[in-house]
Amino acid sequence: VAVTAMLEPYVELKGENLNVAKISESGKKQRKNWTSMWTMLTADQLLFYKDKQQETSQKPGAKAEVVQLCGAVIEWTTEKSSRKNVFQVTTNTGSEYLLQVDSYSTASKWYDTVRKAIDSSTKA
Ligand code: I3P
Repeated sequence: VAVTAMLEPYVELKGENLNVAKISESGKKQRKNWTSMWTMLTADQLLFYKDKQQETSQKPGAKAEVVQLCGAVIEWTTEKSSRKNVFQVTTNTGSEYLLQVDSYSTASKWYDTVRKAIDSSTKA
Protein backbone atom coordinates (compact mmCIF):
# COMPACT_ATOMS: atom_id res chain seq x y z
CA VAL A 1 0.00 0.00 0.00
CA ALA A 2 2.77 2.41 0.98
CA VAL A 3 4.62 1.85 -2.29
CA THR A 4 1.54 2.42 -4.46
CA ALA A 5 0.73 5.54 -2.47
CA MET A 6 4.21 6.87 -3.13
CA LEU A 7 3.81 6.31 -6.86
CA GLU A 8 0.60 8.32 -6.97
CA PRO A 9 1.19 11.88 -8.13
CA TYR A 10 0.67 14.41 -5.35
CA VAL A 11 -2.29 16.46 -6.51
CA GLU A 12 -4.03 17.71 -3.37
CA LEU A 13 -3.91 21.39 -2.46
CA LYS A 14 -4.79 22.84 0.93
CA GLY A 15 -7.34 25.60 1.29
CA GLU A 16 -6.68 28.98 -0.23
CA ASN A 17 -8.91 31.89 -1.22
CA LEU A 18 -9.55 32.02 -4.95
CA ASN A 19 -12.02 34.18 -6.85
CA VAL A 20 -14.63 31.96 -8.46
CA ALA A 21 -17.40 32.70 -10.95
CA LYS A 22 -19.73 29.94 -12.06
CA ILE A 23 -20.74 30.97 -15.58
CA SER A 24 -22.66 27.87 -16.60
CA GLU A 25 -24.64 25.14 -14.79
CA SER A 26 -25.40 21.93 -16.72
CA GLY A 27 -24.92 23.84 -19.96
CA LYS A 28 -27.19 26.72 -18.90
CA LYS A 29 -25.52 30.14 -18.84
CA GLN A 30 -25.39 31.88 -15.45
CA ARG A 31 -24.96 35.55 -14.60
CA LYS A 32 -21.31 36.09 -13.77
CA ASN A 33 -20.81 36.82 -10.09
CA TRP A 34 -17.23 36.70 -8.78
CA THR A 35 -17.01 35.41 -5.20
CA SER A 36 -14.00 34.77 -3.01
CA MET A 37 -14.18 31.08 -2.07
CA TRP A 38 -12.04 28.96 0.26
CA THR A 39 -10.89 26.39 -2.28
CA MET A 40 -9.42 22.93 -1.80
CA LEU A 41 -8.30 20.28 -4.24
CA THR A 42 -8.58 16.56 -3.55
CA ALA A 43 -7.41 13.83 -5.93
CA ASP A 44 -10.59 14.14 -8.02
CA GLN A 45 -12.65 17.11 -6.75
CA LEU A 46 -12.45 20.85 -6.38
CA LEU A 47 -14.25 21.98 -3.24
CA PHE A 48 -15.51 25.54 -2.79
CA TYR A 49 -16.36 26.72 0.71
CA LYS A 50 -17.67 30.14 1.70
CA ASP A 51 -14.70 30.52 4.02
CA LYS A 52 -12.11 28.58 6.01
CA GLN A 53 -14.53 28.21 8.96
CA GLN A 54 -17.09 26.46 6.78
CA GLU A 55 -14.53 23.81 5.83
CA THR A 56 -14.27 22.52 9.40
CA SER A 57 -17.87 23.27 10.43
CA GLN A 58 -19.90 20.27 11.60
CA LYS A 59 -23.21 22.07 11.05
CA PRO A 60 -25.58 20.49 8.58
CA GLY A 61 -25.86 22.72 5.55
CA ALA A 62 -22.26 23.88 5.89
CA LYS A 63 -21.42 22.00 2.75
CA ALA A 64 -18.99 22.69 -0.03
CA GLU A 65 -19.83 23.13 -3.67
CA VAL A 66 -18.25 20.03 -5.21
CA VAL A 67 -16.76 20.05 -8.71
CA GLN A 68 -16.08 16.56 -10.11
CA LEU A 69 -12.85 16.59 -12.09
CA CYS A 70 -13.16 13.23 -13.85
CA GLY A 71 -13.61 14.10 -17.52
CA ALA A 72 -13.24 17.85 -16.92
CA VAL A 73 -11.34 20.29 -19.15
CA ILE A 74 -9.11 23.12 -17.94
CA GLU A 75 -7.82 26.06 -19.94
CA TRP A 76 -6.46 29.55 -19.43
CA THR A 77 -8.74 32.23 -20.84
CA THR A 78 -8.21 35.89 -21.67
CA GLU A 79 -11.58 36.29 -23.39
CA LYS A 80 -14.06 35.50 -20.65
CA SER A 81 -12.93 38.12 -18.18
CA SER A 82 -11.13 41.43 -17.97
CA ARG A 83 -9.24 40.04 -14.97
CA LYS A 84 -5.73 38.63 -15.14
CA ASN A 85 -4.74 35.00 -14.48
CA VAL A 86 -8.16 33.50 -15.24
CA PHE A 87 -8.60 29.84 -16.05
CA GLN A 88 -11.76 27.90 -16.78
CA VAL A 89 -12.76 24.46 -15.57
CA THR A 90 -15.54 22.78 -17.56
CA THR A 91 -17.03 19.63 -16.04
CA ASN A 92 -18.24 16.63 -18.01
CA THR A 93 -21.80 17.67 -17.06
CA GLY A 94 -21.39 21.07 -18.70
CA SER A 95 -20.81 23.34 -15.72
CA GLU A 96 -18.25 26.09 -16.25
CA TYR A 97 -16.23 27.80 -13.53
CA LEU A 98 -13.81 30.68 -13.89
CA LEU A 99 -11.06 30.78 -11.28
CA GLN A 100 -8.81 33.76 -10.69
CA VAL A 101 -6.25 35.18 -8.32
CA ASP A 102 -4.04 38.24 -8.79
CA SER A 103 -0.81 36.38 -8.01
CA TYR A 104 0.40 34.62 -11.17
CA SER A 105 2.44 32.10 -9.19
CA THR A 106 -0.63 31.14 -7.12
CA ALA A 107 -2.83 30.95 -10.22
CA SER A 108 -0.35 28.75 -12.11
CA LYS A 109 0.17 26.50 -9.09
CA TRP A 110 -3.61 25.88 -8.99
CA TYR A 111 -3.83 25.52 -12.76
CA ASP A 112 -1.00 22.95 -12.92
CA THR A 113 -2.25 20.95 -9.95
CA VAL A 114 -5.89 20.89 -11.04
CA ARG A 115 -4.73 19.79 -14.52
CA LYS A 116 -2.80 16.88 -12.94
CA ALA A 117 -5.86 15.91 -10.87
CA ILE A 118 -8.02 15.98 -14.02
CA ASP A 119 -5.50 13.82 -15.90
CA SER A 120 -5.11 11.20 -13.17
CA SER A 121 -8.80 11.03 -12.20
CA THR A 122 -9.87 10.81 -15.85
CA LYS A 123 -7.46 7.94 -16.53
CA ALA A 124 -8.39 6.09 -13.32
C1 I3P B 1 -20.27 42.06 -14.44
C2 I3P B 1 -19.17 42.28 -13.42
C3 I3P B 1 -18.04 41.30 -13.62
C4 I3P B 1 -17.51 41.37 -15.05
C5 I3P B 1 -18.63 41.16 -16.06
C6 I3P B 1 -19.75 42.14 -15.86
O1 I3P B 1 -21.26 43.03 -14.26
O2 I3P B 1 -18.66 43.57 -13.54
O3 I3P B 1 -17.01 41.57 -12.70
O4 I3P B 1 -16.58 40.34 -15.22
O5 I3P B 1 -18.08 41.31 -17.33
O6 I3P B 1 -20.81 41.85 -16.75
P1 I3P B 1 -22.49 42.81 -13.25
O7 I3P B 1 -21.95 42.82 -11.85
O8 I3P B 1 -23.37 43.97 -13.53
O9 I3P B 1 -23.11 41.50 -13.60
P2 I3P B 1 -15.00 40.45 -15.10
O10 I3P B 1 -14.69 41.08 -13.78
O11 I3P B 1 -14.54 39.03 -15.17
O12 I3P B 1 -14.51 41.24 -16.28
P3 I3P B 1 -18.48 40.45 -18.61
O13 I3P B 1 -19.92 40.74 -18.89
O14 I3P B 1 -17.57 40.96 -19.67
O15 I3P B 1 -18.26 39.02 -18.28
